[in-house]
Amino acid sequence: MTIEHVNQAKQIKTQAFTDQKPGTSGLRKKVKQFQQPGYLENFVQAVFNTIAPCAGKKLVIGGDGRFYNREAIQVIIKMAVANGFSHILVGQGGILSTPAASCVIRKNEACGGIILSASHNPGGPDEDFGIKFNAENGGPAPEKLTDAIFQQTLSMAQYSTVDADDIDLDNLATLQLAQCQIDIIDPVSDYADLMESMFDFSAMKALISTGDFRLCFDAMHAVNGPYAKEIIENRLGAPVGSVINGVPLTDFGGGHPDPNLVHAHELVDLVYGEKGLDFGAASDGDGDRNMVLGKAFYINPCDSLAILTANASLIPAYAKGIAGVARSMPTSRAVDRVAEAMNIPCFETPTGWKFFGNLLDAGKITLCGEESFGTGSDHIREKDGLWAVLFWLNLIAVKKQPVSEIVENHWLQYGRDYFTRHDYEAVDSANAHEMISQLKAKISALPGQEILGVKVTSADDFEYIDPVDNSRTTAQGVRIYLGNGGRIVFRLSGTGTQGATLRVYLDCFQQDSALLAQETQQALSELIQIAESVAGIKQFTGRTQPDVIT
Ligand code: VG1
Ligand code: CO
Repeated sequence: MTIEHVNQAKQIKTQAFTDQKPGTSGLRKKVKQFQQPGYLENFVQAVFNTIAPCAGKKLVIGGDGRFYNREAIQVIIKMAVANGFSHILVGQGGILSTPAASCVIRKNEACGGIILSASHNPGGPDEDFGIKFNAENGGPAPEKLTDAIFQQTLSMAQYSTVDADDIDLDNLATLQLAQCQIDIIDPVSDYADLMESMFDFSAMKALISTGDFRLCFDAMHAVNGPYAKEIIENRLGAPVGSVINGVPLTDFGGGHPDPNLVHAHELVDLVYGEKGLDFGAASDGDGDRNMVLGKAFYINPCDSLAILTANASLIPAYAKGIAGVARSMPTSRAVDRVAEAMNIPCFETPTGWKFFGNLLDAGKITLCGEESFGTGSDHIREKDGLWAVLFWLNLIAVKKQPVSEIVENHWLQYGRDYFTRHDYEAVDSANAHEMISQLKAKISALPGQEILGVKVTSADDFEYIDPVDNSRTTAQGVRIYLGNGGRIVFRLSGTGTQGATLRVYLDCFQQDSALLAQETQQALSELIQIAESVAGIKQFTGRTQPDVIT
């Protein structure tokens, strides 16, 4: 079908914005900011200018379905046509989970994709929106690309678009708009096929069909609903209704689509209740995060990465072994211990998935993860919520053990890295920055000092030199290592849209088999006090306790 009423590309004059620097994962702002004339358009034009020439290239577009997703996609399609793309793939309804977008970019050899999402941040007219560019490897643009995009935004004077009717996003079709072919594609099938090629679906089906293994997947009214229904209910045969909150809503039902014990409380009640389910899992707004629960049992994401690494050979996709692993710096060192035992390299990267891309592309790592409920592998270039859930289901099906037993046995073998993150959200930005700069000023004097009776062994401001392209990234968080096996990390969030969010990460290694079953906050209480004492969190944030503890 050909769309009528397409005029020649036209140039629209615009004013540059100074606040379009991408953060940890793309540009995230309030919807109202994105709705300012030219705001979205400027950023999109900056992306196209950076990757120019666009003529003849293929682009993937999709998002997590949040408020303003559809409007933004119409704008982006018309701009992409005006900028000369010859082929655009758009998820039906404007939907593509972040991992599915990465899969579609790679499978179709597109030059990249535009993903519309603010991930786990709430959605709605007064909430958050976001946009990011993923490159041809399917992964988030690396820093040199996001820096170049930001430079473009600073001098943006005009953008290109075409006059055309809106595209029907709801029906699978192939359309022609000027020189450009536009395919409205099934957002789920490529991704579901990829999952089926990696895991032992028949073993998982057998586990589920016994009826003794009861599970629930909470899509949190976010993008993974259709993916989870197709994979868990249709392909794996779980009873209909195993996926809850499975229809993506523009406001995620008014909640935070953030899979943690606080926000996924509906799921938590189902596994902790009297007749607790054997398995519960959830993912976030754009489907790249995961939380996995056993019967009355929570798996910390840092432990999850370590356990998946230790057991990778049991999964068809990794049966031949894994090349190496990586974790973001604040993630606990549990996976390091496994890597050492397996004699494979373990890399420590700054926070954000974009830093794993080079290592994955170079074949240096197979698995990677972050403490923030993100786990993934070289099958795509994004963290992948459902993949992690299927990995766990596959492990359970093969090991024939409940989640709690798998985790506890792991601790017995490797020791346990207690881990927690304390978030102080929307605090005064100047105060938060002042707190971090005072901490930085103390770094050189800290080693050797005792804080509340515990010796500081070393301290630094984390910097990373990428082993593949030698790019250097500085100021990634203040790390304090302690003589008792503990570590405290302070950093400011790069995804928030209001004030500053302070993240304090605390972890401590415990090898004594009698001390492996403590409550986490209790086990880390000494570290929590040391963090307060060294940084003055209460004084700078004006808060007596964190807003979110994970
Ligand atoms: C947070 C997490 C980080 C994650 C990023 C994007 O960033 O800490 O680990 O990669 O979100 O995840 P920050 O800068 O706010 O700490 V997602 O699922 O929001 O795309
Ligand atoms: Co996300």
